[in-house]
Amino acid sequence: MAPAEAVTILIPGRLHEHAVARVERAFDVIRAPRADAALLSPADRGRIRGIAAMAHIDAAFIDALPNLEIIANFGVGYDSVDAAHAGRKGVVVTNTPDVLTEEVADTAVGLLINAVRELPKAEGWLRAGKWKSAGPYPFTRGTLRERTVGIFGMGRIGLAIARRLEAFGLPIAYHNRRRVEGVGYAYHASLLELARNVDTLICVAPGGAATEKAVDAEVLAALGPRGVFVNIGRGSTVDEEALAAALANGTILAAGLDVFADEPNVPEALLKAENASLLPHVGSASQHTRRAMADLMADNLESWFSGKGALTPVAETRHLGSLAGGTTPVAGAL
Ligand code: 8YV
Repeated sequence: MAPAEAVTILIPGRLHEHAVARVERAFDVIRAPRADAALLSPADRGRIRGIAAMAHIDAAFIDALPNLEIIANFGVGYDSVDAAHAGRKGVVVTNTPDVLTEEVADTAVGLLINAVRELPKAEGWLRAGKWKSAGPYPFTRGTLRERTVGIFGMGRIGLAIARRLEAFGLPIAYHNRRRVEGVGYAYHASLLELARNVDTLICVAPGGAATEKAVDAEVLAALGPRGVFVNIGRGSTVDEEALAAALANGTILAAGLDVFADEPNVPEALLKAENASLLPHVGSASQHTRRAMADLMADNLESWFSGKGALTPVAETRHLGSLAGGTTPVAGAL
């Protein structure tokens, strides 16, 4: 795109360096440590027409920018942005779907296998010299064999995980805000009902008020003592205290967690849980996929300011105009 010097984009906080380079190439850029109106002069607040961010953007900040047209979010999950408020104010919000689907699904399957087969612990055993000194790593209590998998959030990523696990020979069921058209897996109308019918629960649900602590003590108990819980969506979806208790007292067998409620702060009780496999939110974090996300974020801004509409607007702001041909996400799923 030809440089549109007149358009000013705000980048609050840290952002992928390729995304920054692309945005700087096409627009005037203002950087700020975070999305806080007090950090911007009145003149700058008036100039800003777009935001490129992986930061918390609340209603007050949107209201403080009178000429804001678009918030391009780095990530498929956009619970950090008040998209409903943006939609009401005529500000389009975009995210980065599709380009990270397969990567995140790969990570989810890896995390599940780590949780049941204890592969990180087995590697630790080898590296610590215990294979030589103490013998083979103990047989794992967990296995993928004879499991039934429930997926909470049957969107693009949920479907990609389901397809992989189907190939592993595992039956799949799901819960989603609504039954998903064209998906043949068994549907359960509530998360609790899903948990009662499976022993392996994979959470791919978005964050936000609707899913806050949805995976609670009752859901975990319903999975039973063979239960395995994997979270690749958002930490806010889980009652972490209840999860740590369920892991400690054998209510469930194991967990695999890539996301936490207050990142990068992981609760001490989860750090201590020997039967939890923990990752530092790396679901999409390959160089390949993060670059694709950066490109899609920049493409959204360029498309919008060329008058062609947003490429991947989120549901709450789709009425503000998008390019024909954009994918239609499943409500309530990533
Ligand atoms: C990113 C994610 O790590 O896309 C998402 O929703 O959680 C991840 O892919 C995150 O958005 C940026 O840090």
